[in-house]
Amino acid sequence: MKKLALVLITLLALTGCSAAPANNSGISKNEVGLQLFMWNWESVGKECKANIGPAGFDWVLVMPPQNHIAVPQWWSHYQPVSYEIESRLGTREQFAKMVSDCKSAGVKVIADAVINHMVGIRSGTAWTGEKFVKYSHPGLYNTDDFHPGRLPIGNWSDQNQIQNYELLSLSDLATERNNVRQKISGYLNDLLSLGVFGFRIDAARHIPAADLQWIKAGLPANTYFLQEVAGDEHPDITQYYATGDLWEFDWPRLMKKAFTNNLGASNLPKRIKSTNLLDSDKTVTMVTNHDTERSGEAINTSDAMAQQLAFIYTLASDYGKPMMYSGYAFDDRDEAPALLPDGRVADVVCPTNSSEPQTTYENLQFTCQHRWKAIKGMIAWRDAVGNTPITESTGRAGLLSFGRGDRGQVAINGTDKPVEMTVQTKMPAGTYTDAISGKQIVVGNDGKFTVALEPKTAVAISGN
Ligand code: LAG
Ligand code: CA
Repeated sequence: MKKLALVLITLLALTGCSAAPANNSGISKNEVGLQLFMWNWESVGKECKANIGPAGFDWVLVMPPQNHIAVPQWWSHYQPVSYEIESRLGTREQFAKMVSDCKSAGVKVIADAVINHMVGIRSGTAWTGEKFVKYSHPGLYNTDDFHPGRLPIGNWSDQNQIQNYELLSLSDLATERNNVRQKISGYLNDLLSLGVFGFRIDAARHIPAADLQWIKAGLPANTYFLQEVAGDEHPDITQYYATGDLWEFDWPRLMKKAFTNNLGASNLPKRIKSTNLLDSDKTVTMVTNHDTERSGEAINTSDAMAQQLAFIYTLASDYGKPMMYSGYAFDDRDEAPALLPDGRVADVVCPTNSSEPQTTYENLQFTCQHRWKAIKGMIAWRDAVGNTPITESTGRAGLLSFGRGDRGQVAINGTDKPVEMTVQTKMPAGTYTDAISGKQIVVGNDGKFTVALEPKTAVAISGN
């Protein structure tokens, strides 16, 4: 708290005004993020300028940028061989250019930092061509830098195993050792020198919170950490508040229940209330990430209309800091998108009609959800309602409506049938424009409007 107050005071002094935008050490609730899964650096940079910045996104989460094992699967990037910023997603120069292109479009870059482990295979070849052996990375780490047990995590309620044993047989770094901490801080500082805003800390729950504090202490004070701590009980997740924000993994599950169950939408506010969620100010909400869309815990693009409703709800909610997701369709959970003959990840090609969800996507086709006009509209809507809390939630049989005081109102048809909804708002009478479709909505003197909604669609209006 004290630290936060200090940061705020410094900010106020620096900016000389109270409407401080995102403070330097974090992201605010009005900022919207986007995970770009398996996008190469050149494609990210171009998209930042062409669509991501103009749509109002504030930050993007990109793939791990370091040298990695040379295998075709997407998850090769989660097995670092060295901290050279060189991968099949692009070179160091391309990475730096992407960061500056995004910045010039008003978009901050968060890099995925894989720092809990190195490789999970005995030996092999790195992307850069060098040979490697597990537990030995000359000039970087030797055997002593890894936890000695070398056993896979077997008991998922034993904190010692979770943090000191091997996740998926990946060589587990002894993050309590000075050499390891310094090498990690060195790598992160290198990425900061290229202009990144902060890091997603991969497998954060497998790194003791104290070690992350030490690593963070080796970085500029305003560096942002978004920590991946899946699972509820071990370790105590709130230990990680000290180093940054966390994802709320119950959120994708709540979204899936609400929007893929024909009548589930109306119960969503009740379910949210009865779920023990993390502190709203420390939390990033997501409809899915690359893991949950594969595990079945989240809605994926096999039901793109449902996924769109979940994006709309997540942007409309006053809980958390929303992160959208943009990946590719897949039949096989391991398969990477198109690779060039030399192994590099090919440039992203979005669907021809990328402004709407599609009923079907071809295998390995990039889905480009961030271009959906509903998401763009809802980012603007979120800005318009500001911090006004949710009020007046009502729902019946798969329909849901809620307001943000007198600032805005959302109505969602979560069912498979068209419906006509009459919605009570707290908004002044007048004609409003639906942020999603652009159609006109008239609020009467009684504060009500009536709207015809196709299956799995929504409307959202806000005051000016
Ligand atoms: C994460 N967060 O904590 C990533 O979000 C998640 O995608 C990573 O797993 C995981 N932690 C480790 O960084 C991914 C794939 C795994 C893959 C792993 C390492 O989901 O499937 O494991 O990256 O590349 C693969 C094989 C395993 C094997 C392991 C080691 O699937 O069977 O044990 O490699 O060779
Ligand atoms: Ca560990």
